[in-house]
Amino acid sequence: MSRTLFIADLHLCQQEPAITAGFLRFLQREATACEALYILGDLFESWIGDDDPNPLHQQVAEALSALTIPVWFIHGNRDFLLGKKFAARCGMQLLPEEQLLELYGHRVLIMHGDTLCTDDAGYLRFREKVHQPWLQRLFLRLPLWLRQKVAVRLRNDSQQANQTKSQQIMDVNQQAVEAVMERYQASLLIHGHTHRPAIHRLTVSDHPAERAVLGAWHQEGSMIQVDADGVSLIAFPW
Ligand code: LP5
Ligand code: MN
Repeated sequence: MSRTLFIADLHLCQQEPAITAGFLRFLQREATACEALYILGDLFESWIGDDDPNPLHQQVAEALSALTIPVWFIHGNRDFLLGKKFAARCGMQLLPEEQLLELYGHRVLIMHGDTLCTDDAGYLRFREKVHQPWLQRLFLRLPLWLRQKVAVRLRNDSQQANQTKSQQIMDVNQQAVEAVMERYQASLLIHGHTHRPAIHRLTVSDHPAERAVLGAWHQEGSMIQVDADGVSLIAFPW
C-alpha cells in the first residue's frame, strides 16, 4: 500500500498498559500496511538510558523489530536520550532533529515540534542545557536509581512550570514555522509535541503549504498518513 505513516507523543509507560496495547495493535494492523513508519518523538514518557531494564522497553523493541517496513525515529523532549543501542534492538534508524523527505512528489519536513515553540524561553534554556553532550554522558554514567530520581524531579518541575505558562507560549511560533519551512522549501511540515492535532494551511515563499500536527495518545490513537493524494490526520480508538 503506497502510504507512509507518522506518529508521535504516545508517552508509553508501565502505568498506562492500555496505550501500550493500542500501540502494539497499531503496529500489527496499520504499520504492516504502509511503506514506512516515522516516530516523531515522545514514544516514551521518559528515557533515562538504553540500559534501563524496564520490561516495557523489551516489549516495544520486539514488536518494532518484527515489522518488515523501515522504521525511523526522531527524538522528543522526553526520550532525547534514546540511543543507538536501543534503536538497533528495535530495528529502527535514528534521524536528526529535522529531516526533509521527498514523498509522492511532496517535500515533507518532519520534526518533534519542541524547537518551534520559540516563545517558551524557559523550555529552550532547559533544552540547551540537557542537550549538552558532556552533561548527557555524565547523566548516563549515574546509577539507574539516581537517574530515575532526576527524571521524576524534572517531570515534576516541568509540570509545575507548565501551570504558569499560557497556552499560546506553549504552542508553535508562526514565524519559526514559516522560517524552517522556507529553509527546506517544504510544502508540508509534520510534527507533534503540542498535542493539538490539526492540519493548518499557510503560505510559504508565496506557495500554499500545510502544517500537520499529530495528537498525543492520551485518550485515543493519532496518526498522519501521506500518500499521492496528500496528507490526512486520523484519530482512532486504541
Ligand atoms: O514534557 P512536558 O509536556 O511536561 O513539558 C514540555 C517541557 N518540559 C520538558 C521537561 C521534560 O518533561 C522532562 C523529561 C525528563 C526526561 C528524562 C531525564 C533526562 C535527564 C537528562 C539530563 C542530561 O521537556 C516544558 C514545555 C512544554 O513541553 C511545552 O512545550 O514548556 O518545558 C519546561 O517545563 C521547562 C521549564 O520551563 C524549566 C524546567 C525546570 C527544570 C530546571 C532544571 C535545569 C537543569 C537540568 C540539568 C539536569
Ligand atoms: Mn514533546
